Amino acid sequence: HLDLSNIQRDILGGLPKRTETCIFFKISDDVDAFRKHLFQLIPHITTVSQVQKDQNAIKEHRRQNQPGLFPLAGLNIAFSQAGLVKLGVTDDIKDSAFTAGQLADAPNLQDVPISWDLAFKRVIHGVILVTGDSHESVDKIIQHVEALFGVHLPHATILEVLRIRGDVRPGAEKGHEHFGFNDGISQPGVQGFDKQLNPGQVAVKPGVILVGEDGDSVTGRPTWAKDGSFLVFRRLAQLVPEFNQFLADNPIVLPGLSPEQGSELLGARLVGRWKSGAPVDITPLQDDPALGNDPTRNNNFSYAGEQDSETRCPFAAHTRKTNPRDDLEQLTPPTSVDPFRIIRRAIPYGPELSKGEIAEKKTIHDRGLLFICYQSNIENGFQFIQKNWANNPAFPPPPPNPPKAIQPGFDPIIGQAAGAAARTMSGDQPGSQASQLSLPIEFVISRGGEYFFTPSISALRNTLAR
Ligand code: N7H
Repeated sequence: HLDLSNIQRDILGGLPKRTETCIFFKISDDVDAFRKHLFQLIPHITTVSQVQKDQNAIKEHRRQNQPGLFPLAGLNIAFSQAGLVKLGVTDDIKDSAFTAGQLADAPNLQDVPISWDLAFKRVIHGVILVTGDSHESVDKIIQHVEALFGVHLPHATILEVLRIRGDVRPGAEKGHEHFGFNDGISQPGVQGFDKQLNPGQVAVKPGVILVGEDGDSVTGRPTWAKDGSFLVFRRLAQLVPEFNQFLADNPIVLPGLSPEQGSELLGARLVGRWKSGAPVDITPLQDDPALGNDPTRNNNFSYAGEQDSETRCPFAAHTRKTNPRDDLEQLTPPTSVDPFRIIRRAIPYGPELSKGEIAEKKTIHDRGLLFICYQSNIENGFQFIQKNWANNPAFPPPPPNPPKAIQPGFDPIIGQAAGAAARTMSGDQPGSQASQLSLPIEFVISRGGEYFFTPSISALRNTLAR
């Protein structure tokens, strides 16, 4: 039994995100005054129990044929290790990545230090996430939050370090990230929360996402940390014209495919899904938008033991690298992917491509993904996926029977080699998992981020704001 009114909503259910503003802040030296303000903020924080209330309100809005979107908004708060220390909370929360902070972890992740925003090289104590149906809804909440913390007054108890806004893309691109792919399809269900699962969706124990719940493998954590979750934030810039140009220059050549279709096919093999969301594993040679948009079918697949496996999803495809599903069950001993699952809550940032960028085939304006994910253990979650899987050319190990001498190579979307070596992946050509593709540049560039902890409401009330 999970106490949904004690858990911040972005973790389970998700905040309503047409638009999201992330305010990264430092706590002023008047920590007692900050604690008082934080205490006053608590009733405004959105919890998971709001999910059901919003769903009912939306139904009612539709039933009454009201025009426009039902106005929705949300507010969550999370703290870095430096933030906890500033608040005088020095218990060991037992996650070494969190404790060291993301800047210290950057070499493990193979980030390029000069690509990091200066703001993420400074001390950040926490982040406030404000989301909603429109900029107006979000700005109203931000004004309220600013007033509460005395921002713009001499006694302000938070000092803003950086503010970034993300927006769902317009029109038909809604739900698609900037490379054009439908995103946010495959999420783990959480036992005790998700009552209905889509076919192919696996429910993990709540402790994979929530600290202190059944399935959290770390023992001896402070009791106040229960029902919190680690929030990984990454600002990931995407070189969209350069990515498009790479696809245009390397179309897959097959009888009956136009060059454009050959480029679409290559893109699908890099990601593991077509732009519509249709999985390459189910439809390897052509997109199927009806399948891509059908939640009862678009996640219903697994990789191992498939027929004509040479043509189906490349081992290095982004979705297979970051969630190899049953691939690990072929290993000796068989391994479950469950402890390594994360809940993703990303939103795109930056403008649509300008005419100049399309003409010049070059990025001029910064755009990408505000990547946010939740897990009870960063070393098993984000850090493991980025370091041991996406950046590791030997992962996933190809099936042992019959043995194949295939090195999957890098995740072509997010795999990093500190910008140094040219990356390769295998399996770009349908029909040959051994085919090799060189990736001339990294199309996704980390501009930095931080590791945070999103505490429960009771932890805020009884420990952090005390
Ligand atoms: Fe990824 N993309 O557009 O190419 N991602 N991702 N991701 N990602 C997924 O199933 C993308 C990033 C995962 O269960 C889809 O929701 C981009 C990081 C995981 O089958 C697409 C960026 C990490 C999954 C993208 C980016 C992950 C996943 C398919 C950066 C973790 C689920 C849609 C700019 C370290 C896999 C979907 C599964 C899916 C894209 C970042 C992880 C289209 C552009 C940093 C676990």
